Amino acid sequence: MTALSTEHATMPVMGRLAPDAPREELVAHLAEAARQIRLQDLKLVHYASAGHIGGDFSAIDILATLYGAVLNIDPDDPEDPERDRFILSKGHVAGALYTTLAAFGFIPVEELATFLKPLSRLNGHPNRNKVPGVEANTGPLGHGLPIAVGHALSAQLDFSRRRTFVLTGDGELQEGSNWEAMMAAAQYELDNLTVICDRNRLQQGATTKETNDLDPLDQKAAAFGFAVVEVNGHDHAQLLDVLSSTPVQPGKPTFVIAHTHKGHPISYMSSNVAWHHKVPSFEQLSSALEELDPTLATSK
Ligand SMILES: Cc1ncc(C[n+]2csc(CCOP(=O)(O)OP(=O)(O)O)c2C)c(N)n1
Ligand SMILES: [Mg+2]
Repeated sequence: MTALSTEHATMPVMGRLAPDAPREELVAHLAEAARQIRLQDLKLVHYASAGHIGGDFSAIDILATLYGAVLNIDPDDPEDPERDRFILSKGHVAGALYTTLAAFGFIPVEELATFLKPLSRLNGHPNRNKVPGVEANTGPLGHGLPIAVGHALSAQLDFSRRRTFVLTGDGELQEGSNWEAMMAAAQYELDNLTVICDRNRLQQGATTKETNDLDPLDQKAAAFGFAVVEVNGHDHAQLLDVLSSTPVQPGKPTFVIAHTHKGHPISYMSSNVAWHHKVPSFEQLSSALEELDPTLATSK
């Protein structure tokens, strides 16, 4: 293994393609961005000796698609009042969010090496007062979706076209606050709101099924007044098509069930409950980096 392959904070800034770029180019760009974010995020968690790599990896394709193509945002003007809002409700995957923000120019890539260090602004849960591009302080599960409903209602009252997207965990949906907020979203006909559920079927230490079964999630979300769509949450083309064409039904908020695997696509992590917040050893880091970048294997 070369020293370079495991060196921290070496991700290139990916940037965004022009919105009118051919769809195939856009999808390929998102796939490469997600791959780079995963390579970097592995090192983030390894060197910090903490983090939530399993949930990071189930969410990264969704984050890359939102920041790389869907959200109307500008890293040079992160406080533009008319920007779209993205709220990471499953705030424990802050590492994936910071890495995505760095990939798209909101924070310096080198700063990722400070993750969880004393005085760093890259804390274990995201803080909107510290980090450009972070829209809400999350971490305690069940808060992001209610905050997102407030943002969407405020846009509606302003007659603004800005949209709000929120990413929840599936275990997180066991929190009752989400369902209260969803009832309000339907009541106010917030079709500027898109809830994305990272449906990896695992929570901390157990499956959602054996803890507090969510199924039939599609029917529950529909009964709460949402237009429901299901996608493969690792397929950038599907994510791009759905997330860039909301609302799917005028007058209704959208609920996207994104079917994912925790730890995807690393062979020893994927859908393995042990990898909620386990830290990869140096050997595990090296083998995961190789899986994501086969050229590293030949440079040994
Ligand atoms: C209110 C609250 N209870 C418990 C926790 C501890 N916790 C952090 S992540 C997690 C599991 C979340 O599972 P899920 O929402 O499915 O996330 P993912 O599988 O995407 O990591 C728990 C219980 C928390 N952050 N907040
Ligand atoms: Mg989960």
